Amino acid sequence: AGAAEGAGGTEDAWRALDRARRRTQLLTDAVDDADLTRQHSPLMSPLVWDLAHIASQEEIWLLRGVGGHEPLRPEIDDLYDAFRHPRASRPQLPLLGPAEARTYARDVRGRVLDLLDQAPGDDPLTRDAFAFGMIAQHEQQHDETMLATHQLRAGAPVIDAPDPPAAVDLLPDEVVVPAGAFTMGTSTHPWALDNERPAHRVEVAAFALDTTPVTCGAYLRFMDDGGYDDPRLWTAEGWAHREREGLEAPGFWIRDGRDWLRRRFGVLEPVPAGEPVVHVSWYEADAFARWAGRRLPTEAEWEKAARHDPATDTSRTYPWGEEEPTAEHANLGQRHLRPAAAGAYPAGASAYGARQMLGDVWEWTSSDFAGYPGFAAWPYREYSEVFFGGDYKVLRGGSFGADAVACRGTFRNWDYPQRRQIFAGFRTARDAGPH
Ligand code: AVJ
Ligand code: FE
Repeated sequence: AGAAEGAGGTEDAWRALDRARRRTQLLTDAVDDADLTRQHSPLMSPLVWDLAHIASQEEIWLLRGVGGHEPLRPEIDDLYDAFRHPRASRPQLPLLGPAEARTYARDVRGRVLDLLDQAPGDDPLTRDAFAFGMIAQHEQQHDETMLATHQLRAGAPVIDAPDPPAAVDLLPDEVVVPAGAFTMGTSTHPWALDNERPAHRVEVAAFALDTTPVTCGAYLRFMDDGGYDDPRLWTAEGWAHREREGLEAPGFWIRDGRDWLRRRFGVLEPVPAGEPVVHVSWYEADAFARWAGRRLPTEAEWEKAARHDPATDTSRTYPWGEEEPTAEHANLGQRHLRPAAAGAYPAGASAYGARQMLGDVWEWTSSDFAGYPGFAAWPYREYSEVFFGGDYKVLRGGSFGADAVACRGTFRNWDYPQRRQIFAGFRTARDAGPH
């Protein structure tokens, strides 16, 4: 490979694609063929659909789009178009079987690596570099979705990982962010997706934010205090949802006499009081915040607390600065199969002292998913734009199941407010008044 090195260049693309594929293999080789083709929940695709969809998108955007190749298997395009077939209906499609899907994915990847290799040495790949980064991020996002499918499957554990580091420090409950403008979004990150662009100044009033995500212990106090029984704590829509679904605890929690257990990738264990709560909907996060006399942070507040450096009035790529995430900074990349205790990762603190802004759990914000001023859909409307309009809430930060390639201070995720199979928790905020 002779093409440009450095951020977003050929070398980065090769590494990111390789890491994504090893993870895809781990997630799809961990189960047998029957398990791969089964639908574990109507909320999710069979794992074998994700596998071939990953390859299909890679063929469309890299082989056809960048390389100008003829379609390898034009007849399967429709099967793996996420907009054509909702998740619940995918098992009924004439999908590629496990062996065929693996062969197709391997074939596409081989040709993609040839394409990367042929990039001329003096071409920094600027026009096409984004497409390689986008595809690596796409595969990792589906890997996180497949990890959520693993969490939903019944039966004995098939994946395992060591526990994350313990919390080491006693921290103040909240950090205070003084009033002032900061730069939100990015116009320069080579692999930033359309919805993260462009960089723009946003005025933010003074606020205080929880130093860490809300823990299971704090959430248990909300439950014990009747949080699930008091409609005044919920929005009308949230209360209707909680009644319809009979919600009384986070997803995967199981009552055990007076205590609670949780099921995590096939293991039943006591709920860990010091760990960020995960598998809660936006409605539950919003009700908890109201119970605590607080509110969810806006997306702009979240990003300012995570990225803004008041000493230089610049916005960092990561909470700690520009250094690529390592195991010292954040719980990312499925290195662990659970969030780390609240207060872990001192090296990952933001300029304002907030901890675990990246990794551990996705964090619900109060904001609806919308385009920034100057938004331009790229490279296709279906990536982000069709989701604007108020049906989706923004999540920030990335979970233990998100890879670093699809996680940075500007990265935006979104989902319906009732969703809880994703690895989502939250932290709370309050107005702090002028300083
Ligand atoms: C950004 C996680 C909401 O999974 O629907 C995957 C990412 N886009 N394939 C999703 C995505 C196209 C997307 N989320
Ligand atoms: Fe996709």
